[in-house]
Amino acid sequence: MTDTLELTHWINGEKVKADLKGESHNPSDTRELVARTPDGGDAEVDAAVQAAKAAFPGWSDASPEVRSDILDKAGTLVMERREQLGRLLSREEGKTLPEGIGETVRAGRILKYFAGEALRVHGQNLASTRPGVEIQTYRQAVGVYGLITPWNFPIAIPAWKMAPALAFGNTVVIKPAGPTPATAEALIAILHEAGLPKGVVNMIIGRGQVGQAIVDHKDVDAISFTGSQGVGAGVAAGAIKRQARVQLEMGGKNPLIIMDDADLERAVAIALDGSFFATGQRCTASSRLIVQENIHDKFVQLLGEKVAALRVGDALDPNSQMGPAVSEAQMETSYKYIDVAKSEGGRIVTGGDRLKLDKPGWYVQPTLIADTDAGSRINNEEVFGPVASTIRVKDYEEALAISNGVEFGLSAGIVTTSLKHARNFQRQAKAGMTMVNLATAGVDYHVPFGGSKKSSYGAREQGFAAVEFFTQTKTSYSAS
Ligand code: UN1
Repeated sequence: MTDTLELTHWINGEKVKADLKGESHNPSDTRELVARTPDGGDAEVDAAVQAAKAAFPGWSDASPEVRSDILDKAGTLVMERREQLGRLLSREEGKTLPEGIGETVRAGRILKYFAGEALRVHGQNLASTRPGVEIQTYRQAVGVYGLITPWNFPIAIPAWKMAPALAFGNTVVIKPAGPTPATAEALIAILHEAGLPKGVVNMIIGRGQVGQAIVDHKDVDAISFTGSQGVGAGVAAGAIKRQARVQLEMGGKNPLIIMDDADLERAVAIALDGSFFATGQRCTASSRLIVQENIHDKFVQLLGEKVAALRVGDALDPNSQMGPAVSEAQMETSYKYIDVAKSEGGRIVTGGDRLKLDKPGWYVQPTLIADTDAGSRINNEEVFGPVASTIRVKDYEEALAISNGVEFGLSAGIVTTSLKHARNFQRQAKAGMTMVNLATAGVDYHVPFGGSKKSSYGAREQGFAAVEFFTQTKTSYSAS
């Protein structure tokens, strides 16, 4: 057992105590209370927004070197403390310790990447159509950013939204996800330790009302949200009503096509990673395995064996290959969809039963379901758990049509040795990201991230694309 943390909001550079009304439990052993949490509301959000607004002129006018140095130092601190932060993350979220440490390093790298980007903001000189007139474009900070982040990447996603906001001179009010506030708070504390001026980043812990208050606040100039499609649609509507900028990253129902010509072992390893690691709780997870008929039976059998052999257990146990679901609700969603798939005629290859270990936790048996129809619910609705279904297809054309035939379009993969099919898939897949001979999940941090259709809305996140959402362009004309 480890000590229970008592969390606070962060407003104007201060830790602001409030009644501890909420609890965050360890999903690997629910007897362990990781943190007691405050439950913010409109008043706390308003105080945070006012602090962010007051900090904006000084922060946006500061030399980019000031912003760069703070992000770089924060990145160093995050990486130096990878073991401790990764352990907290795994206790709170349930991903295995190597996954928790890996995510922590990724957050550190993101902070350092944007430390560099702070110095690379550039504009253009353009010829005017009018003689004697010159035109320049500049990129400028926007103002206060409201950031609403999910529990499945409790340090990397706060970092990937905060780092570009800060690099380009904006200030922030962040609401971390309900199940994982302690990890987010640790990152906010590190940013302040690295020298962040007061009010530049503010954090309010709480439930949906905090998110709603951020979306509705007239002084929040822009909102970046990652979470479920249902909530995201409401965030967009609220933001658009008052003309705030908005960017959404939501669900996926990501296909992985396995062609007859694929290397079997490799295809199985890619599917295992994409569908089951991080307990399948990634919006980029491969949940639909679309398999060509000649490799189908061998693929399903071998993947079934590998899935059955996965060691599910306490996230901190070095033997565990997969941790629990984050919460009871998430666990129940997986079991609900397993039942849905069975009622639709799916065949359970492995898993499907309730998993009871020697401690109380939200464990889900990794489950592979074969012989499912492309049009069924299991192949159209996001599960967000360690559940994958297979669909048998005749040829590439059928695979591509099924791959594109859902409402989501985040990441799409193909395992093949055919250059023709790989190249065609890269162009024809209706998704923001395509993967050839790679899992649909597990992306680099320095390149654009985002999807099409119901998966995303607004400008891309991450890498060199982030400057689009986190700055605005000014066009200046001058005549001498
Ligand atoms: C990854 O697959 O490496 O919430 C990142 C999510 C995504 C991030 C996935 N926004 O799962």
